[in-house]
Amino acid sequence: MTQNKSNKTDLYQHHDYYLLDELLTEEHIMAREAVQQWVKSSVSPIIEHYSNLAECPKYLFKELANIGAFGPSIPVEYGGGGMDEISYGIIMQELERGDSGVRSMASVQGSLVMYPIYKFGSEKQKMKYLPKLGSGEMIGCFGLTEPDHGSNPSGMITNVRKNGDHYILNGAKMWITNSPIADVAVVWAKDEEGTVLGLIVDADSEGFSAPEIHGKWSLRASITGELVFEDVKVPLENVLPNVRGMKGPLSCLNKARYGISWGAIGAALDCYDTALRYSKERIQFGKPIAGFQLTQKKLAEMITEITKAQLLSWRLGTLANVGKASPAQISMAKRNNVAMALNVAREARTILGGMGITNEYPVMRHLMNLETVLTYEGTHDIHLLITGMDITGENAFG
Ligand code: TGC
Ligand code: FAD
Repeated sequence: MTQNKSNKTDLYQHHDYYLLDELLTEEHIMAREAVQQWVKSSVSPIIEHYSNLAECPKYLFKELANIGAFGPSIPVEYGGGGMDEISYGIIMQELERGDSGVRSMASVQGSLVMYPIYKFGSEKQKMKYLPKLGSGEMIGCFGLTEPDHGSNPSGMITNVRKNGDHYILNGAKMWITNSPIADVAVVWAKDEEGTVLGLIVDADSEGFSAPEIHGKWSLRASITGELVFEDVKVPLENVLPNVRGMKGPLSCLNKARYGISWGAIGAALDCYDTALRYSKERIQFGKPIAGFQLTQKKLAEMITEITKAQLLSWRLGTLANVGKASPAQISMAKRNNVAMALNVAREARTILGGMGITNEYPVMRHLMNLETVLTYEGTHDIHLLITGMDITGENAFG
């Protein structure tokens, strides 16, 4: 499809109310500026068009690879960017400033497909898949959720049974980002003993299909589908050898949820930036609406909440850099920052009045996207229960 570019200039300016740049290195700031520039030139001009059509700008995969968005903190020799966790977070922030769906393309490829192969794969698997995934030559997806097992993936019924030199895979996964366009899927399934295994499944395998899910009002520029396995033969050598059990998929989620905590800040910053500029230009009752106390309350609360979220993710990044970010700390940041971004988007929408519901401005698109971000990678409520369990020692899930 032809790229339909808008003539509107993206006027976004970064907001750093607490001088957090002083806590960043030159590498972090360079990463932010490079990705911000790319988003301005390659995402902002096309994203409303693709969101309107509910179509994925698939050609961006190669460009995302070129800017180092896939696995920024995975070592270079394994197809990643060799950067630290803060650079990874900042890259996710800038991508989601453009669109949550574009950040999703990078999160899935880097944190949910490359990361498990890097972390749990054999050297042969790493060499076969990681360079192609890192360069965008191959697209990957991550299959954990099932039609009847979303928040409770341990209940999964997708299964494998051994048959000579291969496994036979049966079952179905639901809500899988990128599945209809993926070349390869990292799939989590139970073996005959009920142990969860990770498998690398090639999309051209017989019995593999990935129908698209239509009708989403959210994350419209990201493609989502099912994964259906009907007696799919998976060679034994495609099983990830270095992990067994639910800690496999759940540790990939740690990586992705951490990135989302930063990504949500990006969406919030874009909404705040848009509302601030609009409020200075929009005249009602003879003066800019920025001059009304009620507008100022909204803007002041937005930048306060954004700043708190920036501090949370920055601190989490410093912990992640030394391997000390706990899953529960990651849950707290994902939950807080996504809810914060959703509230900021809602308030920004009101500041824009009627214009707020149109695609003249990015706010309504962010608002709709964030409804997905609140749900995927563990819902808002599930993350609260993870914090609850961590602080009380009591499991309130089941
Ligand atoms: P539980 O019995 O607590 O634990 C089972 C085993 O896993 C270990 N574990 C973890 N390991 C690493 N990281 C974590 N975050 C971990 N959480 C638990 C645990 O230590 C235990 O290990 P072991 O050795 O003792 O066996 O597990 P549970 O089944 O009771 O689950 C708990 C719960 C509810 C927190 C978990 O199931 C959960 O997080 N549910 C939410 C599901 C979810 O987040 N799904 C996301 C699907 S992927 C997605 O949405 C991608 S969207 C991407 C995009 O487009 O950007
Ligand atoms: P449910 O688990 O049915 O939850 C419904 C409601 O019940 C929620 O409010 C939930 O918080 C609440 N609830 C559930 N259990 C409890 C409890 N114990 N206590 C209190 N409340 C509870 N998955 C993948 O594997 N790979 C992907 O790439 C992927 N991409 C996605 C892309 C999109 C656009 C979307 C929407 C989802 C994606 N997901 C993906 C799935 C996502 O992770 C799940 O939607 C999510 O984990 C929630 O599962 P569910 O939708 O089945 O909701």
